[in-house]
Amino acid sequence: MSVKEKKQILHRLEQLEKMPPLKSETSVVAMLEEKGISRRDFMKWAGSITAMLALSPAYSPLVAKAAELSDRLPIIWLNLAECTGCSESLTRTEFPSIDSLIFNYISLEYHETLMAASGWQAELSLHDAMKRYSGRYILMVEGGVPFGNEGRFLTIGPHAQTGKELAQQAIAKSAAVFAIGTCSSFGGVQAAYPNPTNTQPLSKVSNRSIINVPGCPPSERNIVGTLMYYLLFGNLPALDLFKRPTWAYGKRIHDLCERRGRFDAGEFVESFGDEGAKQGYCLYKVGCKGPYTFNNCSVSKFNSGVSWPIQAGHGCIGCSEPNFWDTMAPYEKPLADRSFHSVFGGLGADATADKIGLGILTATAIGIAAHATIMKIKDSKGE
Ligand code: FSX
Ligand code: SF4
Ligand code: F3S
Repeated sequence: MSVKEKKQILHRLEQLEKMPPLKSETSVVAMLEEKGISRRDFMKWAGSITAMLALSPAYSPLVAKAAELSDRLPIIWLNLAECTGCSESLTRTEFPSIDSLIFNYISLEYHETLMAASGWQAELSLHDAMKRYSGRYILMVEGGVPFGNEGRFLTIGPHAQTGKELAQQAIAKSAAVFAIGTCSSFGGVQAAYPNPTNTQPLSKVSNRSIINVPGCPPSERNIVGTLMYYLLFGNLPALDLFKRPTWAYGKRIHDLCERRGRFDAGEFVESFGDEGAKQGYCLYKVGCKGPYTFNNCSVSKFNSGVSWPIQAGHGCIGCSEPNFWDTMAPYEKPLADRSFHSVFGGLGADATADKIGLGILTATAIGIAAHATIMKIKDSKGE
């Protein structure tokens, strides 16, 4: 690690340490031990987050320290137009991972669907938290922002504030803003054609820099990793064209896929449930959009690292790309059979994906041809 970087982190951790803990009852290590997770496992976790953030292994103890100080920064989480899948991804695991447990440990000052309060009480606690921690809290927003009908397609709380107003107020007083999930990052399902509520991404409500953590839903790793990066550095990570952290969204699903060897060998599932599906062949011909999708799902996985879509036997549907509901459908058919205009022109995957996508298609054509040849040879042998 560079001397400058190390200095920056040490200074940041010092600053955090000076802040009063918002949850004074317990330390992160004690909390994890209570759940049967040893300090050794915690250090291993810190090592894996360090690697995931593409930092040198020497950062690992600093990542652990940042996690220990994660109760110094209050978090406000807003639920706008969405399905709550992002919160579910983070919290609804049968055997909570350290990621989910760290999320329990941080000071979540407001989260509509997780908190016990409702109605007036909930509304009051949101405004209290925004006032008390003004300029200091991290704002995480799940869901798109309906702009239609002056924002009234989404009103929240007894004063029926629109989601748009709430988001604007909460962003104005925050220290950092993360758009969690594809709805918040890009509009998501409610913004799909014909977008009757005129739902927009969170970035459309303010000029502030927003980090997008897309995925429908994103993995708990990508949510917690983004938070850890901010704790560690106090600023934004390197972002791609769509404001996604490159440590998580810098590579295509196709490049990290465990079935990639099958693709290269021209071994494709022809229909769900066939012999190829049983053998774990590539899902391209049944619609996998991994070649056009930037995400790290095969590494981060879901449900405490249990599985991810392609491991479970379905192709990627491109859920971390802008407008994927419109540009990637139909999900169980390859895009190659259609004209490519949905991906060209910036509507879908970014320009890099377009170019690589073309190369890939050629490779696929070769792959399919190779497969067909093999099948022919087999046929002629009477197998
Ligand atoms: Fe749902 Fe979050 Fe999709 Fe959206 O996810 S999983 S519709 S990204 O806002 O809850
Ligand atoms: Fe994996 Fe899909 Fe690429 Fe096949 S097309 S290798 S299943 S990402
Ligand atoms: Fe989404 Fe594709 Fe990952 S559908 S969850 S980006 S494998």
